[in-house]
Amino acid sequence: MVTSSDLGVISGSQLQCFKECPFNKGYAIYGGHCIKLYMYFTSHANALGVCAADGAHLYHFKSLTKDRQPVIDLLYDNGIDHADVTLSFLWVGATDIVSEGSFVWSDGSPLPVGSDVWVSPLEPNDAGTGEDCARVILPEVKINDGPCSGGARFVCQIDF
Ligand SMILES: [Ca+2]
Ligand SMILES: [Ca+2]
Repeated sequence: MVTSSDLGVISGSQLQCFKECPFNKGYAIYGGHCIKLYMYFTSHANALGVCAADGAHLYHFKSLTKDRQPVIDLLYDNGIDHADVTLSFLWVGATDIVSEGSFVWSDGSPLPVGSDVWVSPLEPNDAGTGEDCARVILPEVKINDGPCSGGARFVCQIDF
């Protein structure tokens, strides 16, 4: 049990450890991630703003083994069986807006071409007039690049 006297000796960055997942805002913990699915479809920029207002960022889908199942479970709990959905998208937090072809997550870490989170072997392909925003595609529940102005649902994540 943590008492107030324990908290008294903790300061600075250590306080991050006590940041909580705001269940009262609809966030919940899946696979150790504090995340929320927003069900409406909007642009990548609008999704970024909504997450930021929550003190969150768009989801970091960095690992197929650690970060894919939480999305599947989150969708399921919101009434969506990913396997029954064709060509629907969820914005996640990586773009190649700064340097075409070099996707980076919003924390600055790279999302390399060839990572197994991408739909293989087709993505990212910067199709049409350009695709600079990463999104989860259903039913695959993997990443592809899409036009940032397009509509997608989105997943926000709070680091805690
Ligand atoms: Ca691109
Ligand atoms: Ca693409």
